Amino acid sequence: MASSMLSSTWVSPSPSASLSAEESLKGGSLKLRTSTLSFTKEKINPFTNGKSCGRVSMAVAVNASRFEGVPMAPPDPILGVSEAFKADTNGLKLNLGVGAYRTEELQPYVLDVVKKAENLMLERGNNKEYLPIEGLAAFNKVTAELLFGADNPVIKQQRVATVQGLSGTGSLRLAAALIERYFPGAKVLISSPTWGNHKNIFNDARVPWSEYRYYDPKTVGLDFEGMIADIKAAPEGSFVLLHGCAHNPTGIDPTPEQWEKIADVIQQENLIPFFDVAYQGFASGSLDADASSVRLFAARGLELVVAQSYSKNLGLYAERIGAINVVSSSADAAARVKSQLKRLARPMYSNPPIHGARIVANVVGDPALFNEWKAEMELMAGRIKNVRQKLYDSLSSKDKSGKDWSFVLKQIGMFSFTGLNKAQSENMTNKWHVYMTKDGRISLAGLSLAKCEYLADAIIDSYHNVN
Ligand code: PLA
Repeated sequence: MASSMLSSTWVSPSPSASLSAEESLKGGSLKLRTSTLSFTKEKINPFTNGKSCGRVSMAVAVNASRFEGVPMAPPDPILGVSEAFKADTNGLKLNLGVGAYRTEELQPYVLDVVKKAENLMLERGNNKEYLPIEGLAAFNKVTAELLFGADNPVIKQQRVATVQGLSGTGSLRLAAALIERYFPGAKVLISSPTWGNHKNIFNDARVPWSEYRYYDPKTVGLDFEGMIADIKAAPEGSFVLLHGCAHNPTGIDPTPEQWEKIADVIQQENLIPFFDVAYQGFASGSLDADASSVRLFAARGLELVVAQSYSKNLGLYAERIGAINVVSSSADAAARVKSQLKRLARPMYSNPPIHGARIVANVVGDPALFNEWKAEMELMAGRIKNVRQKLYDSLSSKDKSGKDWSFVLKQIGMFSFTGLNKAQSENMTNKWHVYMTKDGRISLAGLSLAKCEYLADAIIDSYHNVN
């Protein structure tokens, strides 16, 4: 915090002090010369914490920052949990906040295929020149193929505009900027609930959004009727944000039949599907099966937008690698869309980072490494399924109240949406040192078999003993 000493020859300015006041920053302190300032005794003075003091004869220490009007932001509801976890010194602590995969020993995991790809990159002596604005060509090619399938007509007909993005978040943000610029006033429909950052992304991009019903707390399942009714009621030309698989935070996905009906409504109502695919491979363990929702929409000839992330499925969290894909009805439209995505990216971050793009291009582009990745993916997804089962078993055997915990098994992906409310979630953290988001979501990717019983005790206590 910058502070300033105002000596007898200096007075503090009133808010009406003109910006031409001579100001000098000396040794970290801000000084303002009296002669150029209009000084009003009654006015609140921002440089003296509201205390107007007239011509001062004594040195007064005050805060003097140009950023006085910048309020403290609250911690991020998800990433802030990791910060709180780090500060806790209790040995029992457990971080089930952020969706980051851990080993059974609760250690971060770098995939073997990633290490192999990185070794290849070192051997080749790849340089660090700037990438083009749209990213690494080899990455853009394989990422679209991984999503749609290499033989998909949308790829063959060059109807996909793919631009490498700053992982899922940056790709969503780029798409939001495209919507803001070329679909002014168009609304994005998001599920209730959804990943918290979706709202931030559209707010900051100045894209209006509203929610469609998704989660039904009574059934701890999908409110399919409500979802369809809300999508139907959306203004024509709205975008409908859908989680491609492993819905975050609920872990509840539509069935294949329900996806067909969702596509029917979107098609009938002239809406634009916008997929967020952050967990391809993590729902079922299969990359192809987890892309089936997106492929179903593409097969209907619909135009659509798809954001991809390699944070979770390749464990490349900090490499910030992902992509935005816009499927248009013609190659010509796709080329124009791509040119505008580049135009939007250039002043935002100029061009994307190369390291993660090369890893993905090497892994997905090499049949041997690709197969190894699929095997590792199955291992990761399998470990999460095992802890899911063990957590359910522990809850069921320990809780004598007769409560049905089977929803834990029905949910898929990295998370379990426990149904714990804010106070109960806070009890999990304050009493049990289990760090989780306040919406009741726990990341099973951060849980070990060894910790399932402890977690079950914490959940049962919070559920039954806290309102
Ligand atoms: N979309 C969804 C649905 C997500 O859950 C996440 C990440 C992203 C996009 C973006 O991730 P990326 O930018 O790293 O590619 N959600 C995490 C992390 C795993 C986070 O909040 O940033 C989560 O814990 O919900």
